[in-house]
Amino acid sequence: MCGIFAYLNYLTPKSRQEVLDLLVTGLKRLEYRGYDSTGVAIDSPDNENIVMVKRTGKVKVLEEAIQEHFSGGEYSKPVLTHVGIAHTRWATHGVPCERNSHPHRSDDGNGFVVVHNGIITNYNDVKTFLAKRGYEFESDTDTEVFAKLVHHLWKTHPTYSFRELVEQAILQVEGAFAIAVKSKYFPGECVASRRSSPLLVGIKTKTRLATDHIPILYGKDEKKLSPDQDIRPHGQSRELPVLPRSESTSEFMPLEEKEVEYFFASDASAVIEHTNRVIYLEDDDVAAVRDGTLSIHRLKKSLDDPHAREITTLKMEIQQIMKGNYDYFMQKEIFEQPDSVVNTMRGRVRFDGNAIVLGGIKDYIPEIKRCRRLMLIGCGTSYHSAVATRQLLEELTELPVMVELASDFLDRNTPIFRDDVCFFISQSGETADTLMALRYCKQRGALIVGITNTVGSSICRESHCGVHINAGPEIGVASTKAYTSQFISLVMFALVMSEDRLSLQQRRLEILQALSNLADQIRAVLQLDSKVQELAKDLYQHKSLLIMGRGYNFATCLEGALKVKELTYMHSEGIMAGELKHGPLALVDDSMPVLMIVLRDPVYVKCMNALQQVTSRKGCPIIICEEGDEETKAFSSRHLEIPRTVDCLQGILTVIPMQLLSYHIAVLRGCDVDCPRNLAKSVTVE
Ligand code: UD2
Ligand code: GLU
Ligand code: MG
Repeated sequence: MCGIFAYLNYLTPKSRQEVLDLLVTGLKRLEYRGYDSTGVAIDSPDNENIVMVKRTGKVKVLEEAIQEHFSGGEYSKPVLTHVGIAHTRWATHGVPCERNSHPHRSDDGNGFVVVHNGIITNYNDVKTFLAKRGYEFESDTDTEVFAKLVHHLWKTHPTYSFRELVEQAILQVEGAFAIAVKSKYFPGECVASRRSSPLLVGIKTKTRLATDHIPILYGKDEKKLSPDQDIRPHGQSRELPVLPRSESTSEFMPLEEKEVEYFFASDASAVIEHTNRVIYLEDDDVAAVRDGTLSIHRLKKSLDDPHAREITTLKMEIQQIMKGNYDYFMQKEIFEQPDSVVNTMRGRVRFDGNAIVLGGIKDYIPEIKRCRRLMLIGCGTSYHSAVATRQLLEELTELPVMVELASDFLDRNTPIFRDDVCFFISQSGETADTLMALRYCKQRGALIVGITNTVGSSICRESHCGVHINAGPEIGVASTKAYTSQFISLVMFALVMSEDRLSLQQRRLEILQALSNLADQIRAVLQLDSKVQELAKDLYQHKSLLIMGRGYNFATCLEGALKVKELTYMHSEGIMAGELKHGPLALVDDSMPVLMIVLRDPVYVKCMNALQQVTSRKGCPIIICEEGDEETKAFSSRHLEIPRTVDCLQGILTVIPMQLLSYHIAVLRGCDVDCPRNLAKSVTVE
């Protein structure tokens, strides 16, 4: 999920010191993506080995270590051809520490070293397979299995090229990744690939390239190995296929001149200062450089594949590149949600077998089932994720569920008992109020469960168990993708708790089914963007916005109003529609902007009731309703239609228009979307 940077200089003399400088600068350009530790690997001065430097913390710390240990002497002598790889890590598997930092190696001799972004979900199976063959593991990461797997393949298939080895390894792993691999057995070569995580190749030559296209190569037919080499999990008997050698004729070669430099990076911001010629790799592309020649292979041929990857010329400013095609990080993160929700479920939900495993709390489930109540504690957006899932938790766990704001919970000296289970929800895992509430409950003997996005954070360390939401780093101060991932984590927990309740099986299946469609439905909701932008134009000069809903969508009202407040500095209120006539209705007239969520769920009739109360006061609400719901749409000329899903997941689809709306209003009002005034990303003070 974080940053990869690799640099290969072919017939372009550079000292190791210069290479290290380049690597460190590359990492600095990726810093904005968020990370917790760093590392680099280069050839040792005698060319016999690979040296690695890793540090926890900032790139600056790594830079200082490099300056101290790897400058002058041999390190200042030029090398004609060299490969260096570097990494910023956002831990998902194993706490942030030097041992878990990348690059990871295949063996004591550093035969193969790997940097990886993402999650290898079947890493336990691969680990078992390799452990049986004598491999010992030195980190807690998923990544390490990849280095060792390549090594194992190298031992068993001595005639394979470097690219073929990496291809074979990729065929064995599941999950999401971008990787770059370096080997002492294949000096001057680098192989990189991606699936679901971004990766690009930058090309720098002295003269213009002979072609703008890198042809794509395919393996011909798949031979098979004996079944005992099948290391795929869960008895899916897929055998280890062997790809044939490539026809090297169609590989890319800068014709006029042989000297060339290549950069592999997670995004263009890291390469733009060196070259503006890049190829964005697609999923399952394997890019390999050998003898200064870049080739791109496809693992599988599909009909709609183009015949070549085009070299694109980057024109954007660095600031622009970091955000991709987006203007702000928040916008980028909103649009990342189809992927981040899948990452939250990755390796946990098996849609084929309808099974859910939350590895982080699995062992505590019997204890949790015996508790007397669940308490969900958080602040701001994290608190809203608890409000959003409370009803489902009550339904599927059949336990009393209390939802608390951390600060208020402490103010009240809330009684806590040994048989309470307390959830602490925080994106950063450092939120001071939440952390203090955690310590309060821990002291009183409750079981402490963390729901965090940050491995190694204080809440993660101080909790007994928990779930990492794996949404990836969130840079915009206003939380978006962390909210939907917290939401899904709590839904997964509810599903785990109801696994053996016969009477709830139908309900569980319905929810699992809906979870499997969620990413596509989020994509569909994101298509509303331009429509939401038009609505924002109607709203941005107003003083206030009331957001009304109830049931499963009340949390969206609170979260929507919070987004509007923090981003646009406009007043906004999330109103429980059932409370209208107890006060808020007095605010409604023909000029007050109102947004109402009215979906076809058990509270539909009550919501329609509220809608009528508003329209009969001449209010002209914007309605969020279900696709094709003509009856509801008839109540207003302005509506946003969202796809139908199961009631308890509606909140994920309804919050996205609210995120987009607050974003567009903020832009129209000229506010700093990524850094709202007076606010900080992680509130580490009380
Ligand atoms: C875990 C491991 C992963 C791999 C996988 C195997 C990590 C970060 N994840 O992913 O390496 O072994 O299992 O299936 O190592 N935790 C807390 N508080 C929190 C969040 C998590 O104590 O707020 C603990 C949790 O109890 C577990 C560990 O941290 O012991 C990892 O949690 P996870 O959610 O990443 O667990 P899982 O199984 O998805
Ligand atoms: N899953 C890997 C780890 O925890 C890579 C994380 C990343 O993308 O930085 O080490
Ligand atoms: Mg813990």
